[in-house]
Amino acid sequence: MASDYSVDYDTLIPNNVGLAADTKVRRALERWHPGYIDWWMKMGPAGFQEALVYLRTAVSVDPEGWAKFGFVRMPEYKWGILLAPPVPGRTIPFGAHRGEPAWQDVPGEYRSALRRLIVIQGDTEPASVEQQRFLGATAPSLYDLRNLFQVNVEEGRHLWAMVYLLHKYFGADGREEAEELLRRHAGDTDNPRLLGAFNEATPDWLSFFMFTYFTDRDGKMQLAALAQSGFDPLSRTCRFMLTEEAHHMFVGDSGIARIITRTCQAMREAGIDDPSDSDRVRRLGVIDLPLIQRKINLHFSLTLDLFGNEISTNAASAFETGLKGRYREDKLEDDHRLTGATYRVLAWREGRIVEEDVPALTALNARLRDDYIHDTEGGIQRWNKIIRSFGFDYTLRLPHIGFNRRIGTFAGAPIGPAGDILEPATLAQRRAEALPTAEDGAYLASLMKPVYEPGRFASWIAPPKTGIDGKPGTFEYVKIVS
Ligand code: BYC
Repeated sequence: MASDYSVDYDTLIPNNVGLAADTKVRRALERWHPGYIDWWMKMGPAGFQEALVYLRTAVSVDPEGWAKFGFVRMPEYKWGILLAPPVPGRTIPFGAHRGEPAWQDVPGEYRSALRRLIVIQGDTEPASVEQQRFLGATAPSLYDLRNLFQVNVEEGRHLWAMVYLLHKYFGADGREEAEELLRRHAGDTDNPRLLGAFNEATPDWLSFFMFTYFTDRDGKMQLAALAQSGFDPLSRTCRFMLTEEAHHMFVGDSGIARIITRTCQAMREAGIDDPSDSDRVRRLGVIDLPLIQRKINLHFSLTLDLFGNEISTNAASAFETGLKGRYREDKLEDDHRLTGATYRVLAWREGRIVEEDVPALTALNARLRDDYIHDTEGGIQRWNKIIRSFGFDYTLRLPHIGFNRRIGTFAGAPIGPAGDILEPATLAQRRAEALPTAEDGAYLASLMKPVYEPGRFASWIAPPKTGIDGKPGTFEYVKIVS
């Protein structure tokens, strides 16, 4: 292995894990590679496989200058296997093994639990590429098209990251799981992806920005928790993946901000004072704020389900055994074992929302979800600031955590977006008002017309403040080959 963990680009699979000398794993990955390319061609970005895209590629794991930019055809992207450098003398930071040297190999007794976590993580990465595969046809600009593809190729790389761990550490069953990751597909009725939100459609660009803001942020939280793992290769892999994840959330955050900016500008120009007058606003060819609120309600609630049950013995044992920590475990000041500790959770009991103190160990999913909610609020505040800066009286809000839930204590509970408990008669109506309607979908679809001219943007989105890699506004981020 290269002593400085620099990336070896001379092999079919760029890596900093010494694959050149690891014949068995290299061969296994080389056998998996054609299936991956086949999957990418069939399930990846439709219609743009020949386009030259201005992409960043990870070339090092050094936080300074880890990536380089250049024009690439996506199927030729260098999907590398990159682990953050090891921390010398790293010990297991939490759980029953706290203080013991971090594992460089899989502890036999935790093998199947660890494999399950890696498989679930791995399953989400290609799922998101599949969900987004038709969006190129309706991109609002070349800048946005390039960002979509950047997100896609990096999710592809994240799949490689998990597949490497499966091949390297889990033998024949790891190889079988790696095959399955290419066989399941988002939304496939016979063979769906493992987690709910990864089987939903991403039919338009507002959904894409919402997905990258809300659902990629679940990725950030889960990767941060796995980056604490006592299994050092998983920790190192996730640490490097987090470097890439920040851009994905930026795409969502800034994408929604640009939509809101454009809507507010158009309302001002047209002399509209009431943002809730959606009919008038839509006649301007922009996205009304109430529709943005309904999309927030949907994507936030779908993403909360990804944290699993609030009270979970799986989560407790993943922590106790040192496999999955808490968000920023290394910055927390407690015993890192949670002996006798409690955590306050909201629960649905006999028709009421109640607060309960439960053993902190079993409440780790709820805690990570609460950390996620806190992290999510920043964008909502930034978006509201834009609305206020145009002088409009309208506030976007996160819905109540009990609204529209399918997993956990609130699954199926008759709770409205403001946390109001609803009678059966009003529930359906309130849900219909608070979630995107078929009419909303049709309106969004009517707006989704491609804009491929350099420097131009669709009517419903403002240009970004700055270009990618310092490029000017008219830069041709994607050279489309027709
Ligand atoms: N849908 O004790 P429970 C990302 C299952 S996103 C379907 O409540 P646990 C990305 C669960 O599997 C981050 N099933 O939950 C974002 C279990 O089934 P089994 C992805 C669900 O195990 C954007 C049963 O219910 N990474 O990276 O504590 C673009 C009881 O489980 C769901 C991870 O999630 C659901 N929503 O926690 C690209 C990290 N929820 O095993 C990428 C790895 C639960 O009894 N995964 N179930 O048959 C985990 O840490 C945990 O598996 C979960 C669930 C947090 C997902």
